[in-house]
Amino acid sequence: MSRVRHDWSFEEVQSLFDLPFNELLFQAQSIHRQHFDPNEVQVSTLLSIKTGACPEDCQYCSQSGHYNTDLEKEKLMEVEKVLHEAQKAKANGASRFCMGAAWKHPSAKDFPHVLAMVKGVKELGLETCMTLGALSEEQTQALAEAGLDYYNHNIDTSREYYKKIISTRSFDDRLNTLSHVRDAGIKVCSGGIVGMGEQAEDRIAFLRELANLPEHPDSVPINNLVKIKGTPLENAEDIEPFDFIRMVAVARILMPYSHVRLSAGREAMNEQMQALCFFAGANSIFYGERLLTTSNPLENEDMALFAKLGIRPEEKNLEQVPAENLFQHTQPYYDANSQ
Ligand code: SAM
Ligand code: DTB
Ligand code: SF4
Repeated sequence: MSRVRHDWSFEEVQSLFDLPFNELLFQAQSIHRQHFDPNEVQVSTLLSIKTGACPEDCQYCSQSGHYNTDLEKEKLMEVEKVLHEAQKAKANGASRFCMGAAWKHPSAKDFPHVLAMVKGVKELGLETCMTLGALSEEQTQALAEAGLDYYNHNIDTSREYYKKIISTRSFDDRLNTLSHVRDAGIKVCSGGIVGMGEQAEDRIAFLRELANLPEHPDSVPINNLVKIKGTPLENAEDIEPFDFIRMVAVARILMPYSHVRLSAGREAMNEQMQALCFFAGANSIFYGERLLTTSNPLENEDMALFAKLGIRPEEKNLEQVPAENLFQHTQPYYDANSQ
């Protein structure tokens, strides 16, 4: 089993990115098999419970009130409607229901409704995830008591590049909320976005920052920028597809026990690219025809892809992976360097 490390140097992470592609993918897949069934992918469904008019100025986002993106704004959704959507997601095969709100932080007026949503969705037998912006310690505690399983709060990119993308909050604000979430015993979901014009160094620093957190996030979403008309990033240059796959592989090697999620941007990827991401260690997706405000591959397309690849939706976290799934005849990088 891989030793969990929190002391990765920039150069070590860079040297993983610099490996020949096949070598990198082989190492990532070998580590992946030690901790997960390689033929299972966790499936989450997203719902925007409060859409648009966000006071933050994240340059990638359709929901920021700072840009004109033609998005229809909506108030907080009624609890009953959220539960109805969660029921549909469950019937379609999702195991986790992620609710997102376009807030800087939740208000005192809205917060009781949010707690009711967590309790209701849990009672349906789904795992719950929320992403509501910054949280105080008290709010985090209340969410934990309501039974929230996961909190999504992305660091998005490197500390350096963050300042160029968002001016209304700091990287340290993000880390603070993440520490409240960890301290309250809620599982952390944290990742970011590529394809925002960042340099290779920013991608290295971003993954290094996640891997060197006091605990690795349970889920690490890697989003490929969905370019939104009207935002400053609407014409950002695409990331080279092989570099995206390298991101997934390096995330898998650095955080061997985390679910690495192939998140936004799958519509722009063909089946072969997604298959390579799964081989590189991605083992979670957003499933359902909508992300928050943009579209996602249709459910039947994803099920067809799973069938072609022999992938099953994950039903539970596997403690023990059958021995026949392990490569036993090689000595990959992590053995030599981290044990
Ligand atoms: N407002 C909350 C926050 O920012 O934490 C929660 C919702 S926000 C939409 C959740 C995450 O979605 C962002 O942190 C970002 O990483 C990702 N995201 C937003 N817009 C995106 C886009 N156009 N393409 C890819 N990922 C995006
Ligand atoms: C995450 O990392 N990606 C999801 C989820 N966390 C909340 C959001 C993706 C949003 C994509 C753009 C949109 O649909 O608005
Ligand atoms: Fe608001 Fe979140 Fe969008 Fe930033 S990413 S503008 S905080 S909804």
